[in-house]
Amino acid sequence: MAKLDILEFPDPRLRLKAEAVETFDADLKRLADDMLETMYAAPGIGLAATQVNLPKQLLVVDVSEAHDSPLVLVNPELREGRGTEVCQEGCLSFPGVYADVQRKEWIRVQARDVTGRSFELEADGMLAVCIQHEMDHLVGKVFVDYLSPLKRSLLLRKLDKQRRHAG
Ligand code: GNR
Ligand code: NI
Repeated sequence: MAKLDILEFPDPRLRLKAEAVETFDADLKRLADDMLETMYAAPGIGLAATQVNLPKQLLVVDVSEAHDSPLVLVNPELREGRGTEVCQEGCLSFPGVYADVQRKEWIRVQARDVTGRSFELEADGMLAVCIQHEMDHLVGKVFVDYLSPLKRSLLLRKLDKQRRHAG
């Protein structure tokens, strides 16, 4: 296993639209494992391949406290969504800043696992929020895109300031 480097805003590679995965081989399995290791180490509850400079339709999530419920979604597609919910979000590509984002409260997603087997997943709560956040990364979208221009510029200033203080 290996820890991968996470791209940070405003890296233009975060804006790439990920390609569908067509080959379900050992390399894909290794990439998913490396992404999980990277996510747990960060620490984070989700990670999209786009964030580690591999613009493929692959994401990992684990919203459990014990870090014992990893999920890998390949070529995920939103099939249904209901309701709305506002949650404070963060992103490993925007370290140290947080903002409220409105998402679907309940979703049904179809995806493949690392072996290529198709499955469906229904999610609500934090899992639904996180999957939607990761699926956005796969189309080059990030959580600050939902903010008003004023809120976004305040948040990006704060990000800059934190980086200066972090050295
Ligand atoms: O670790 C993460 N936490 C989080 C909190 C609220 C909503 C979404 C997330 S995802 C984020 C990890 C990340 O940046 N994934 O792309
Ligand atoms: Ni993110």
